[in-house]
Formats: sequence, C-alpha cells, structure tokens
Amino acid sequence: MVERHNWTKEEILEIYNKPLMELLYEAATVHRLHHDPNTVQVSTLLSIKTGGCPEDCGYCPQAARYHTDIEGNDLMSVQQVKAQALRAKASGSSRVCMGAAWRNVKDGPEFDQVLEMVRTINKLDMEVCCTLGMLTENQAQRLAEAGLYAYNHNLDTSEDYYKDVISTRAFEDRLQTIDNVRKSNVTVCSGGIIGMGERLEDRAGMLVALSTLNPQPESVPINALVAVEGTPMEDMEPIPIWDMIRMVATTRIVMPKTQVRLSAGRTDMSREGQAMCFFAGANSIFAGDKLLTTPNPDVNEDMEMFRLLGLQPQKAFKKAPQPVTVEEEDSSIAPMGENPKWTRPGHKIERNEAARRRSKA
Ligand code: SAM
Ligand code: DTB
Ligand code: SF4
Repeated sequence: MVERHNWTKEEILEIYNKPLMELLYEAATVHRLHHDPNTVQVSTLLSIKTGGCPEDCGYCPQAARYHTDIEGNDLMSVQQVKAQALRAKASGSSRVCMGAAWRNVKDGPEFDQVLEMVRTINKLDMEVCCTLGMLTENQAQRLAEAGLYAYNHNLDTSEDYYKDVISTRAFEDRLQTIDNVRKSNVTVCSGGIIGMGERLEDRAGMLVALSTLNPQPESVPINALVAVEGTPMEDMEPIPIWDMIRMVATTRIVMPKTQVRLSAGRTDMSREGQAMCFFAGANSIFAGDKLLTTPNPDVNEDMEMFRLLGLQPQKAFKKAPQPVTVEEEDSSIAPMGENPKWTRPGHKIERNEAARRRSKA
C-alpha cells in the first residue's frame, strides 16, 4: 500500500465510522503489510524541565497560568538524564523522549546542555527524541548533528478546533516547526489528543493535516486527554475506549508506515482495550510509571501485558539507521542567536477565560 497524501476529511470520516469489525480487519491488514504485528516500540518519557510554561495550552498541567498541583523543576543535569536513560534501557526501552515545558528553543547554555544530553543518550545506543516546543531550522540541524533521532511536535487537534485549545501560538507555527525538523535528518513525530471536546470532524481534520504532510510523520502519538485538576479541561469526560480504537485504526489506514503510539491515557484503559488498539495498528507505547507529570502504567504491568499478548519490544534503529554524533568541538553548525517571530495570535478562548476567572476567585 502506497503512502497517499491527498486524504480528504470525508474519506477519513467514512473510515472512522465503518462497522467496527470491518474497520479492525482493514487496519490490521494494512498494519501487517508494513510492520511486524507482534512488535511494539517501548519509549520512556523524561521531563527534563517541568512546569512554569508561558503558553496557554488548555490541556496542559505545565502551563504556569493554571493552578495545578505539579512540582516544577529547572533543567536536569546531563548526569541525571544519563542515569535515567540507563534505567529505561535496562527495563526494555529502546527510545528516550525528553520533554521541556518551553514555548520554543532558545540558543544558549540550556540548549547546549540539551545537545549534550542528546549526544550522551545516542552513545548509549538508544533512539533519542526531544519535545522542546518550537524550533528553527538551525536548531533542528544542531540537534541532528548531536545525534537526535526524532523530534516530537504535535498538531494536537484540527486547525479549526485548535483556536479553542491554544491562543498563544498558531497552528501555522506548529507546521513551520515540523517543516524545520523535516529539513534535517531528524525523523518527525507528530500527533494529537482526543477527548478535548472536539467533534469527529476535528479528529478527521487532524488526520488530514498529518497524512497530507509529505513525507508523513515517522511517528504519530495518539493521546487520550489526561484531565488534570486546575486546567481548563479538568471536567472533560473520559473518552470511551471505542473512540481510541477507531482513532488508532483510522490513523493506521491513512498513515500505513508510521509508528502509531498509544500515548497518554493508558491508565484508564483495560488490557483488552489496549490489545484491540494493538490489533488496530498501534505499535508503540510510552513506558514507565510517569508520563511527563501524570501517571502511566507500571513497567511490570506492561511487561506482563506484553507476555500475555505475545508482544516483543522493538529494537532500537529498526526503522532508520542510528545517527552519527558529532562532538561539540567538531561541530560545523554555529548557533545563529535567532529571535524568530513565532506568532502570538491572542484570540479569546472561552474555556481558558473560565479557568482564569476561577483561579482569580
Ligand atoms: N512544550 C512542548 C510542546 O508543547 O511542544 C513539549 C511538551 S508538551 C507537554 C508535548 C505534548 O504533550 C503536547 O503537545 C500534548 O499533545 C501532550 N499533552 C500535554 N498535556 C497533555 C494531557 N493532559 N493529556 C494528553 N496529552 C497531553
Ligand atoms: C505525546 O504526544 N505525548 C507525550 C509526549 N508526546 C511528550 C506527553 C503526554 C503528556 C501527558 C500529560 C503529562 O504527563 O503531563
Ligand atoms: Fe507549554 Fe508544551 Fe504544555 Fe503547551 S503543551 S503549556 S507549550 S509545556
């Protein structure tokens, strides 16, 4: 099956709404054409800089403006990160994804420290992923040179619904960052969240935006909203597991080669529900008892689930070769000290306004 870049919202909705048995059969068939159905990638998330973020993403417990109960932290040291990466490797992870609660990357000592973390983990023969917010082309090149394997930057939702979720940067900025990453040798990881009050059309719209990227992202995380107290989305009802299964299956069909990650929200999913997601084409998970700030199933529980289902963790660099790390002193790419004009649209978000009123009261 070839990668198609002209999926329409109508076609995607039609797939999403198929009778479930047909949808599962079609997705599982596509899955087997491109992937080993018994192999699932295991990635460990590491929050290297937690909380205090200036953005207003309505789902996020790390936004400084919301009153959530998380413990903020400054940037971790390279040694701390190395120790965590070794622990993740020992427990079966082939990838480490480092997240920072930043709006965008800024050239300077903190970014230099992140580059050193990337070099260090790549030398442990693990796939290194970062999610640091918006990024310029030069910064993407510097991460690539350090040995970065993947960069995560989610579209989060459809372009239409985006304005109801985030006001401090535009959907267009996200596409620009993805394009900047694409110009480097770093693979693209981009997906979104379901359960934020969006319509089915928005789920389909997000999949249109992702699948029409050319090439399509190498990884697509599908997160179920973790509704955190203090965020504007704290009262959102959890999504039924069927929605996750349908979303995974549809993603698999429209992006046949991508690794579809069953991301946030697994603590609320039964083993049977997750098994259906794997059958529907999910072939990646986040492991470890914490995502960035919220709980995730215990590693032992996941290993028991793998045993029951006969799943094997995917080895590192199965899908693309390991990048070569260039040492800092040999680097040919100088920082540009840019001050890019990322937008600040500033439109009003009803839900965020309500949260602000509540926190003032
Ligand atoms: N600050 C960077 C950024 O926004 O790109 C990187 C970290 S951010 C936490 C990465 C992604 O995590 C978000 O784009 C969103 O898709 C996901 N995320 C954050 N909070 C979430 C929540 N409560 N439930 C589900 N997914 C969430
Ligand atoms: C992604 O799509 N999901 C991960 C990762 N990329 C960075 C983050 C999930 C965060 C869930 C809420 C939290 O733990 O703070
Ligand atoms: Fe900040 Fe990222 Fe959270 Fe948005 S999702 S508030 S940018 S940490």
